[in-house]
Amino acid sequence: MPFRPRYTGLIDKYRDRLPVHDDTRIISLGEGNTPLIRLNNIPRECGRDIDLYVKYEGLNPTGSFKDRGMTMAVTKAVEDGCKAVICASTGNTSASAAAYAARAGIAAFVLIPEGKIALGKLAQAMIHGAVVLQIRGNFDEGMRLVKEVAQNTPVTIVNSINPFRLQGQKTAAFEIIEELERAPDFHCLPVGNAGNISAHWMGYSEYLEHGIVNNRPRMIGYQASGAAPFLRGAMIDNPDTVATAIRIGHPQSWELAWKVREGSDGWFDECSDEEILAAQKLLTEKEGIFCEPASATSLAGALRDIDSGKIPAGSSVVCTLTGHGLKDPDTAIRQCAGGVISVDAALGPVRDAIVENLA
Ligand code: AN7
Repeated sequence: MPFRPRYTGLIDKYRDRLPVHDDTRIISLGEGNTPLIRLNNIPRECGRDIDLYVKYEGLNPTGSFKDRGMTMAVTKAVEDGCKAVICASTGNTSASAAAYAARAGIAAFVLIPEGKIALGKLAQAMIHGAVVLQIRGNFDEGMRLVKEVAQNTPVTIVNSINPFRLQGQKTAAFEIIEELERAPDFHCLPVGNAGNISAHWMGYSEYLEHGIVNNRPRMIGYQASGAAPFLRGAMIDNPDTVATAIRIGHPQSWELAWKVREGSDGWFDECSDEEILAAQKLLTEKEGIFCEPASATSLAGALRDIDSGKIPAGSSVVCTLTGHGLKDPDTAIRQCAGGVISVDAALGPVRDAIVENLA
C-alpha cells in the first residue's frame, strides 16, 4: 500500500492521551511530528563521543513549539463556547494564538512588549488579524495585566498557565521516545516561563507510568544570563537578553519547574548572550539548521556541559530547538559581519568575487 493516512495533527494522533471527546471540534494546523535530527559535524568537531539530537520545533506551522499547546488551548476554548483568546507574549505565543484563533474563527488579543519582539513574530500576529496591544513594559507586566483583565472580560487566557497548553506540549516527549525507542539520557531546553520543560517532563513521566519505556531523562533548563531567575533562585524585575523570546523574569511555571529539577535529578544553568549567538551560528554553519537565538540556548548549554563532562561521554542528548531562525532576521543579519558582497552585473567582477572566496 503506497499511501499512508494524511497526518492531521497531534490531537488526532494522541487523542487517547489528551482531554478531548470523540465529537470535539479540533482546531489544528497539522502541528507536531517535527524532525529529530542527529547532529553529525558538531559532535565530531568537539571530539566528544556523544549521541546528540536536536528536536526542530521551528518546523511547526507558525514556526515554534507553541503550536503544540495552542491547538489544545484553542480547541478547548472553542469547545467551551469562548469567542476570544488573549495572551501576553514575547512573540511566539502571540503568533501561534493569532493563527489558531484565525483557524477557529474567533478573536485574538495579544499583549507584547514594545520594541522587544522579533520582527517575524510581530508580522505573524498582525497578518493573522490579532488585535496587537504593544505595552510600554515587559512580558511579566503584560502577563499580570492579562490575568487581571481576564477576570471580568469574556476572553480565555492561552498562555501556558492554561493547563491545556502543557497537555498539548507533552506530546513532543512522546515523539522523541517513539523515534529513539527509549527516552534520552539528557533533555536540554531553553527556559522562559518553564512551561515547556514542565510539559516535556509530564510526557516522559506518562510514557514511563504506562510502561512504554523504563527510563526518563535528566532535564536541564538553560536561561539567558540576563534573564535567569531559576539560577538566582528568585524572580527578577528587569530581565534582558538578545534572546527576546526568553526575556522573562517572573516565570509562570516556577513551582512546576523546580519539581522537574528534583524529580529528574536535573539542573538549571545560564548562558551569556555571546554563547547563545555563537551556538546559533555554529548550528547554521555546521549543520544547516537555523533556529532563533532563544532556541540556541539549549545547544549552547549542552555543548558546555558536554565539554566539562557534566554530561558524560556516551550519553544520548536531545536539545529542543523551540523556534525557527526566520522569526528574527534582524539578529541573524547583525551576526554576519562580512555582510554581502556588492558587485557590478558583469562576468568579470562576479568571477573575481568567487575566486577570491574559494577556500
Ligand atoms: C523560542 O511567546 O513565553 O519556558 O510569550 O518563544 O515554556 O516559556 C516564549 C517562550 C523558549 C521558553 N524558546 O519556553 C512567549 C514565550 C522560544 C520561546 C521559550 C519561548 P517556556
